[in-house]
Amino acid sequence: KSAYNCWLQYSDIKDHSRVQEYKKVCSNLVILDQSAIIDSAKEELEKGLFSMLGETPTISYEPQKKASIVLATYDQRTIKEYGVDYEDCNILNDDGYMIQSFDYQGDKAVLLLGKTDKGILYAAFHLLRLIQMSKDINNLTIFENPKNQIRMINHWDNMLGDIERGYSGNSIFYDQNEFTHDVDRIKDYARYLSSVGINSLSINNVNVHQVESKLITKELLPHVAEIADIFRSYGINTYLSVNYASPIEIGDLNTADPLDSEVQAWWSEKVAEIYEYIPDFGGFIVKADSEHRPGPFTYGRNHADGANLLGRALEPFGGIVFWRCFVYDCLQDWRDRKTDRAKAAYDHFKQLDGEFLDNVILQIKNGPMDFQVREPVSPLFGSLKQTNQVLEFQVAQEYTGQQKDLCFLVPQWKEVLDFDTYSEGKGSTVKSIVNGSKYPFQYSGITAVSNIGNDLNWTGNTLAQANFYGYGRLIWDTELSAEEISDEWVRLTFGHDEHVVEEVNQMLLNSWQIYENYTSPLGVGWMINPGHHYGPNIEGYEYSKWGTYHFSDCLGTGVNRTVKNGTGYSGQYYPENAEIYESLETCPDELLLFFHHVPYTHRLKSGETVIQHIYNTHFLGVEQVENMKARWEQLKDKIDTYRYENVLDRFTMQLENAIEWRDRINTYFYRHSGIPDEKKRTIY
Ligand code: BDP
Repeated sequence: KSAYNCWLQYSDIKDHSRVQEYKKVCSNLVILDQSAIIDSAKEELEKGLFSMLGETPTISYEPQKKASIVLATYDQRTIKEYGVDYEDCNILNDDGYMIQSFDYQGDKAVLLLGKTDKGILYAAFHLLRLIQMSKDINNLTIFENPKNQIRMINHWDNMLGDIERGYSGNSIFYDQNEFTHDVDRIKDYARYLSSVGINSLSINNVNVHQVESKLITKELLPHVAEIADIFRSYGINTYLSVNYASPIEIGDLNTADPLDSEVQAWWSEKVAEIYEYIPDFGGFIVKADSEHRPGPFTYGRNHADGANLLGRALEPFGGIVFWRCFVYDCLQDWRDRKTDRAKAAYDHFKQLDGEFLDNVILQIKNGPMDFQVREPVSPLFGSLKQTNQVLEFQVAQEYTGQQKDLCFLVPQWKEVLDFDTYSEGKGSTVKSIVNGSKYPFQYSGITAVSNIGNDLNWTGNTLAQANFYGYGRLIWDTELSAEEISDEWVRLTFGHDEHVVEEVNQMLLNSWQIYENYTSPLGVGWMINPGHHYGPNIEGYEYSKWGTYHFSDCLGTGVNRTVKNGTGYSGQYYPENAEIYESLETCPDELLLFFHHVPYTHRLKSGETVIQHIYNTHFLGVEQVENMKARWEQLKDKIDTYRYENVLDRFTMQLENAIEWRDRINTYFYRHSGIPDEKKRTIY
């Protein structure tokens, strides 16, 4: 059960005096508004308080003259009853909330005040989190507004039940081309999502196959509606990925040309039909003209034509389109070194800035390639100034250990969010762009590929729950530090034993660096097994068509992406960054091989040569994994058997993987360079 319950354990509070203190406030719930979302808040509080304090609160729907937790939206009645300051609450946005302790005739009470009912639910989860963390709740004055408007998760679930890039079992939504109707599990998932503030969800793979194309037909829409109902009571809007060629695939047209009036009419009718089943349907996610998916290119049209077609159909209903910018030539000729996949998204979309309708949002992966352990930030951020956009992360660890290896991604995401694009001079960070404060986008925010499945613990590796939790917390408040997020997660998940807290925190916080140490070096990426993307295969993608090369030979390694004599990619950045990347002297070590082809004897800023750096980090990476595993073993008596064994198994697999990476990488570069390890360690 504890594996299943993730960070909503609601374990009983050990500190007796705290329990007494909490009980004084938490014995009564006063609920001053009604909605399905507020019911969810009530249910969660009842469940959480009972479980942590051993007492079910009484419920009343009128103000009570006693200590209580008061749930209210910000309206005239609450203002009058509780003397809330109008000015104070004016700063709340639609998903924002206030938590305020106040005295009630000698007793303490807590007001959970939302601008809307969603705020109340978020506030309830916040209060429960404080209690689970044993914090004082008698002197609270908290104002919370999410930093990002759209806080989304994308599922890559197929109706067959498998999940593209899923590492945690099968889909919770589908099985054997049917819906699972696993209402309890889906509801628990909704609880986890909303407890970290997620408000949007797409429930099928961006690669929409024939079966999933039918999700927008009368036959399947009632089932989608059932799922949407569950998420709705947790403040989450449901979206579907659609096949761009739907008018052909499920309609009876022979074209999907966005400028064809029949195609336009088809989509308008289709959308109207969807809204009959799901009145607050969110809209569509579209992967078009990418990796063999159909798109407007077939008809000689561009991405704005394609996206606007769907935007126009959704507009009357308030729906939106997420149009993905992951567009590149996956059939390129590796011998043509001028074709650089890294340049593709910018080349396709920059020129269309300003041409998209108001309800179209471009969805941009964090880096120019594909969720590698290390990539520069996509140069589209800051370049698109008149186009709604969301940033896309991957919580699923496709290239970062597949939830066998530990890789806590919050530190990586923070680097991306804090990156300064210089689009308006200093201070034009990615986070200020995607949160809509830099440019006046109508829609903006962050989305990510889900890492959950129907495994008992949801994420395969129990420690990978931290990525799910951390993603939600970080995009709610991008100012939180990785340390704060990790510490919250560890305490909520494993309790407050200081040894456990300290050890698990350290494991999480170092894990990204450790993974990078034993895998592909210095930002070059890939070197991974083609297809499934786990484990090393240094030349696995070197001579194929995917645009993922490192160009290693006996003289050197790395991709020359300079403007001077390379692919020109570095020129896609604003000058401040372009200059840094362009020059060997200033290019940061960790991205050196992404931007430059260098001899193995090239010296890094650290003073090491590239080849020695490769040897050193790979030996170090394996030692670090051994060390993590040994430290985990020390925690045996402090963690329940299921979770202890689950993580131990994963560390065992990670160690094997790390050793294989180390040996293959070191051997490969030793044989190619002929340069021995200065420290004379064994390299075959
Ligand atoms: C890559 C995955 C592939 C996805 C693609 C995408 O390998 O399975 O379909 O991204 O984002 O990372 O569309």
